Amino acid sequence: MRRTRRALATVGGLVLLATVAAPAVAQPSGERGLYEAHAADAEQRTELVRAGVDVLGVRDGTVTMIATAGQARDLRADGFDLDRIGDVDRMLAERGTGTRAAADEFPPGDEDYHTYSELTDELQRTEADHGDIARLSSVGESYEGRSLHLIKISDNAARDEDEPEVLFTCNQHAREHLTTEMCLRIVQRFTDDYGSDPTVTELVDTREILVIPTVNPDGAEYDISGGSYHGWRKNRQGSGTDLNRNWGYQWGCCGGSSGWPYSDTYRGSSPFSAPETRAVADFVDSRVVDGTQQITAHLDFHSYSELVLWPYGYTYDDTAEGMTRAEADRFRDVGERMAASNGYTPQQSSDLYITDGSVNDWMWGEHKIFSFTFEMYPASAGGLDGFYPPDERIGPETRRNDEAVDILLREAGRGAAA
Ligand code: BZS
Ligand code: CA
Ligand code: CA
Ligand code: CA
Ligand code: ZN
Repeated sequence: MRRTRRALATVGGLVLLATVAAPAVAQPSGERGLYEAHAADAEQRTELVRAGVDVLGVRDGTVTMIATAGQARDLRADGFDLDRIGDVDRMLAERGTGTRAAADEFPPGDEDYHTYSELTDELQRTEADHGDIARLSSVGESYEGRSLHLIKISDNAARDEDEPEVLFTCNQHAREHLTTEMCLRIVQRFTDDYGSDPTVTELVDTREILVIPTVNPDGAEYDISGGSYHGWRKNRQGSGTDLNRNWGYQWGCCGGSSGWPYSDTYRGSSPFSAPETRAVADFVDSRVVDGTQQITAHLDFHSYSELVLWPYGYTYDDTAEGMTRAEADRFRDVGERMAASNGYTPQQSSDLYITDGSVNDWMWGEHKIFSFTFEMYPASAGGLDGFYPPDERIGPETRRNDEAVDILLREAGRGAAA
């Protein structure tokens, strides 16, 4: 307990300094170090998160994180054994050219990843080629005015039929580019393989598949701007809001997010203060038809660590208000089955560390939508590299989730209650 209070007090002190000294979007300290620490249980990891560091990945009790020199000093004073394994900005610079080779493109060698404009083209082409089963629209606009694309895939896509609706969302976090490719994989598979693959055909005929391939296009574009990666997580509103701390269920309740605008887990000024979360939430709210939420299941893709996660994140307890034992058991059962298919590790999300304002807590707490997060490839990495697998990994690592996606789509037909 003592350690937690002290870490929080330190973050409080930094707020003041940063507000005075830092330019609008810069990190508060120029020096960002990559560190590893041993934090065997979720309580210890929650302590790290509360100190304001940016947790990149967790594997077998080893946490990889970005911390400022001050945060590292304080954590060491609090008894954490931190290993400094690199300089963040130098490691990122090594991945790029430093100059912009082509405007609006991924760094050399990674061009198979889709930029926002390539993604837009691909979705438009999908609709043009498969008009009967694919409809492209938008749930709104990002802070910088990019369309938040929504593509619906179903037989008779133009009609709102009485079929379970299943939502897939990707790229809430800017640097998690592999997830955008995951959503595109879902779009391409359920359109290209319709009529030839019996599973695909059956699911498209009996479900309404809704895909939002990038919830954070501004952040993703910023992350690849200037010819090298930036390790950027948040949206681009002010100094950035962590979209996965901005959802309006138990927002900011439990020390699972930061009130400090420069933190990488800044929760925003109020629930849904980010236009991106507001737009997706408004869309989900709009799917309540005659008092019944049409969306029965949701899957949000992140990277990295190879995990299958389910709510709640705001509490360590398995059951809580709005989560009965039977419901928690169903999350575990389906989570474990999906994990068996892709080789990820299944757990309640607070087993990783406490978060508040995450999308899963809102989807379930507010709408009883059966909502999961996948943390994609790799299982572990030496830090930021984990966000930037070479584009050769896109095919294998997105196909790897085909079966898990099918499991969730089938589950969606069983209704919200276990
Ligand atoms: C990430 C990790 C992710 C997060 C873990 C998490 C997912 C927590 C879902 C709660 C719910 O950034 O990919 O910290 O947002
Ligand atoms: Ca490309
Ligand atoms: Ca249909
Ligand atoms: Ca419908
Ligand atoms: Zn993420």
